[in-house]
Amino acid sequence: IFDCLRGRLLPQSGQIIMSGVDNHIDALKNAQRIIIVACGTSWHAGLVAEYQIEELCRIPVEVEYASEFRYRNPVINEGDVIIAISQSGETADTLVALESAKEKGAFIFGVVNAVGSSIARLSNAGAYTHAGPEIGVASTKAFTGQLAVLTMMALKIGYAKGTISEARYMQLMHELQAVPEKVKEILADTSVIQNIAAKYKDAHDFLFLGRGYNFPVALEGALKLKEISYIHAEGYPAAEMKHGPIALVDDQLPVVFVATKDSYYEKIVSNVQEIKARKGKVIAVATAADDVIPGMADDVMFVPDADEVIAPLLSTIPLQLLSYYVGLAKGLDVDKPRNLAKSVTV
Ligand code: F1P
Repeated sequence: IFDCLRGRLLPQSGQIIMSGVDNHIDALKNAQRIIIVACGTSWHAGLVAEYQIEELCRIPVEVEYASEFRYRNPVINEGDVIIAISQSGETADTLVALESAKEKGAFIFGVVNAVGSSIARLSNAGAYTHAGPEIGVASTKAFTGQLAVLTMMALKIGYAKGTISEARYMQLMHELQAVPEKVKEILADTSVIQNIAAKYKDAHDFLFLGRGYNFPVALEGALKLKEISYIHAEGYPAAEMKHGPIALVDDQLPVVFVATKDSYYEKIVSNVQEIKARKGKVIAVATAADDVIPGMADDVMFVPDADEVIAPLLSTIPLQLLSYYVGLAKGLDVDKPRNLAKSVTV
């Protein structure tokens, strides 16, 4: 858990207390369906959780933009659990969406950073992310904190439900515990990312691509670049590229691949080839020991090896740093991006 903005590159120890999950494990593991409601960066954390919960707990998950959910008339059945994710705990869209879902009888589980905030108070149960206050407006360390809590939730629910073995549960918990050290490794030398930022800072558009667990990471990378650096960026599942965005690719377009070693790896290698064949500039987030992707990419940002369930906690960080350094290189105030509010309360 860390705060990459304004040069504060030190990992922070955030204590996460999961008693909210333990105390309500029956409601969570017996959920017929989980609906995740959030906005912005928090919505991207929800997408990672969708992959994790469906894989590890075999519970169907829907991830909803609160700003849409609040205005329609969603079907909420008994046995549905709503997970609300919010850094500020005050986002109006999320709050209003939850109020009406609660009236319809939904059980609300909050994954919130701000202690005692409106969303935390409205929730029936919850787990705080305890990432500390976000000093910048754009959510960075809160995202990492959300991923940590949501990963632990998926593991605990899956274990209680019997949909993952004890061995797999222990392996992933150990991997999760190793994350802070691996984050320190990434942060120990960010000069490569800084150089990449300097090289591409004048690009007008960026494409971010990923598959599986790294697809939401690609979305988040694009959002961070938009928020902090004011560069138009689109995130896509890499496999969707051929259904449209590939028309954008030329020798001016930087394409960021979140391409860590996972079960989608071979497929992402062919996606990189497709971009290279069209002369796009490939910037890859790759696993440290990988020797294929780095040979194909124009620029590489390495992250330590991790299980694919845990990988988003690491692969996000170079993308946050890339946005940060592009913003700095352009002389922007990375803490206070124009037009953005710390919490969107209207
Ligand atoms: C949601 C959010 C943030 C974004 C910006 C505007 O906030 O979209 O993800 O970075 O600050 O609000 P929250 O509900 O997670 O506080």
